[in-house]
Amino acid sequence: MSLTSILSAEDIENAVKEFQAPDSFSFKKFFQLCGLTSKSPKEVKDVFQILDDDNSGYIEESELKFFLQRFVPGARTLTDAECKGFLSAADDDNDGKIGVEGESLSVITCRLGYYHEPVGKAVSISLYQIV
Ligand SMILES: [Ca+2]
Ligand SMILES: [Ca+2]
Repeated sequence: MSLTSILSAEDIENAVKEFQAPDSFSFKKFFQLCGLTSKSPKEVKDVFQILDDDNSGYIEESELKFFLQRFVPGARTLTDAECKGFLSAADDDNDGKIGVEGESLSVITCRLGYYHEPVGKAVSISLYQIV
């Protein structure tokens, strides 16, 4: 499975282009632009499984660094600050990585208004509880 079987290649390209400048990355906006926020929980999970390059069940900080390149090979790497910001918002159980099961879905629930910033941490409500 590839990302473009779930998301449109054009949307992905536009989303990546939006964040070309270092430290400009916003995962909320990125997920909106590439269309992920309108996908089903299963599709969202599929995307996170693709992003979990080594199939560890987690997206580690080392994988987050190359997050944009998973979408577009020529994209830039995320800066340390961007990785940490992404992690702190998505890592509900504070183990330093984003779990593909459950936890990662809370990243997406921002579209439903359950995400509060800049408190620093996403409120952990899975999509399954909402729908
Ligand atoms: Ca991994
Ligand atoms: Ca975690």
